[in-house]
Amino acid sequence: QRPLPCRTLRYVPAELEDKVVPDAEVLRTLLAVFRALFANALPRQRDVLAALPEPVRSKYQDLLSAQPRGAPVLGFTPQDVLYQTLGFSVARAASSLAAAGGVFVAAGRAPRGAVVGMYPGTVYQKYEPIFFQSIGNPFIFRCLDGVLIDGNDKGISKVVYRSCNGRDRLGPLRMSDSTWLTSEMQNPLAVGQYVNNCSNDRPANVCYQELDVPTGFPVELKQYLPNTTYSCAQQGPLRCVVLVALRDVGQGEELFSNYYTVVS
Ligand SMILES: *[C@@H]1O[C@H](CO)[C@@H](O)[C@H](O)[C@H]1NC(C)=O
Ligand SMILES: CC(=O)N[C@H]1CO[C@H](CO)[C@@H](O)[C@@H]1O
Repeated sequence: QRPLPCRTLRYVPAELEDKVVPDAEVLRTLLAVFRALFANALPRQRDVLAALPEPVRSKYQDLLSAQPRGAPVLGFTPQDVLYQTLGFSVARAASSLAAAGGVFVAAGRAPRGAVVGMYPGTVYQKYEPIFFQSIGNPFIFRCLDGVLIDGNDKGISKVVYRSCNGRDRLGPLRMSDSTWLTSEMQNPLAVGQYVNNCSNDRPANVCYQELDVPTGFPVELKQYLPNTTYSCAQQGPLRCVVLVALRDVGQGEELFSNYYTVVS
């Protein structure tokens, strides 16, 4: 009998996953960043605007009409928007550690407790089939309750994410972001899967925190959530994993988390 190919899963032991900042604060940060991204892209979001209920729409329309006439579209890069909103931006860059590179504070300073990244990917319940997507895939994160997030931007994982993302579209409204699979990322935080593990001389400066996105999350901002559920029947809140700074991280510093792997 041939042995089954083995797979590795990333995880963080429960005692290391104590929340550094309360969920409400993480959510506030995400909402602030997503609102700013949406406002910055308003001229391109007319179809989305048109699909919103009147009170929400007019709030954004006021924003649009407050623009000086004929002014060029806001059009900052998503990274600029992140910097303007939180005072820092993050980006992938070459790392001395891993061929895949790492994630750095690209500008500004991320204070302790800041949300510095999100772990993107397809969300699988414990009992859902992930076998083929998981072979030789180092980007699967296992949450404390066994939910898995596949953050691989290549191969079958990418195809699965794209198809779930397309499935959940409601007219112009997208329920999740798939641009983290491309070089034109809309949500600059969705780089959590590329953060390297810490070591003795490079202690962890960020940690993982799980967050269930409440069902009342503004529909126009879901297009920035870098997670989609594998099952279309999935009810209840969407699981996200965010990375939070354990201390101040200055410009040019690489982010290091602390995770373990288990072979299953
Ligand atoms: C990550 O780093 C920690 C601390 O150095 C170590 O215990 C752990 O095994 C590392 N994880 C992986 C997947 O190498
Ligand atoms: C909270 C939230 O936005 N959840 C969405 C996550 O993605 C799934 C599948 O794409 C949607 O069904 C949820 O509404």
